[in-house]
Amino acid sequence: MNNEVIVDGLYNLAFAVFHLFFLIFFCITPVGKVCGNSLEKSTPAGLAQDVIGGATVNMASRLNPQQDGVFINSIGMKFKLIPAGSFLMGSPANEKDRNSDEGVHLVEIKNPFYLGIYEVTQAQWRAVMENNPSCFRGDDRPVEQVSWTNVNIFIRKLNTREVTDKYRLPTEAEWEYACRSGTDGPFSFGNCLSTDEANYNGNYPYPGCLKGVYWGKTLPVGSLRANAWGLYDMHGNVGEWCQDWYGKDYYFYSPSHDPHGPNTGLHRVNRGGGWYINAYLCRAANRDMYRPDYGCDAIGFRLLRMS
Ligand SMILES: [Ca+2]
Ligand SMILES: [Ca+2]
Repeated sequence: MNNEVIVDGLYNLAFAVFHLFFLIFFCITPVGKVCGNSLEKSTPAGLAQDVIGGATVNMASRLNPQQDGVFINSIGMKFKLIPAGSFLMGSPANEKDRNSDEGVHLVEIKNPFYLGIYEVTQAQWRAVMENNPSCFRGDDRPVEQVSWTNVNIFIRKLNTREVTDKYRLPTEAEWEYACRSGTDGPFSFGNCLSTDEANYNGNYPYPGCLKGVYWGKTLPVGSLRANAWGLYDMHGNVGEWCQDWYGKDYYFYSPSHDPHGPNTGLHRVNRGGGWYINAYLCRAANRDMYRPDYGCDAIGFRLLRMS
């Protein structure tokens, strides 16, 4: 064993110990300042009563899946039909605090698809996986601490349960198309992102915008405002896994319609930013990426169902 290996081992050990203490302090201790187990018991605004509580399956079987372009599945997940169309993906060179991997380019989405109106909740995760890895407990809060790999186990199980193969994660392009919902600014709400519109660290608003609230935790899905296509929490709350491998230069060579990301990579794309970060990292064009086996209390997902 040479010195490099020993140093590497010590570094990993130190990191593991730090992470363990972090989890104990923030996630396990009942007095931990960010794990409000029962702080919000009320039904979040915008989340229909029929989707939460015990009646989800009955409601799903009563509703016409195509009604109003909304589909409700066997575990009460609500999906909105997103029309086919074209959009400018990425951010213009003059967008504040942008990154160089966001080169703007025209993308066509050829087929309509259903996208989750909300981030996947802990109740929905538990209904399929029979566990709940989340730090901030609450049936209607988004599930978090889920890796890309585990999310794909969830998807496989849900497909099996409903005898279909239509569920998957959105591609990065589908995600940004739905987030923008016909808009082309930094946020689907315009040039600023208020904390009435998204759950992020309101102490760090977008340049030139007003400070807001910092909740310091996830909020029940749908607590804040929907975008123009009726989707909640596309900005903030938890960052959302996309199907694609991350490619820093991908936008320079990606196909002009229905891009699916590079064929291989080290990291999977995660979009929209989480409850603890600055507004600029919640921009519609911002691209995050993590190893597929990584998870944390600000990472969750939203599902796509092919139409
Ligand atoms: Ca989100
Ligand atoms: Ca970025």
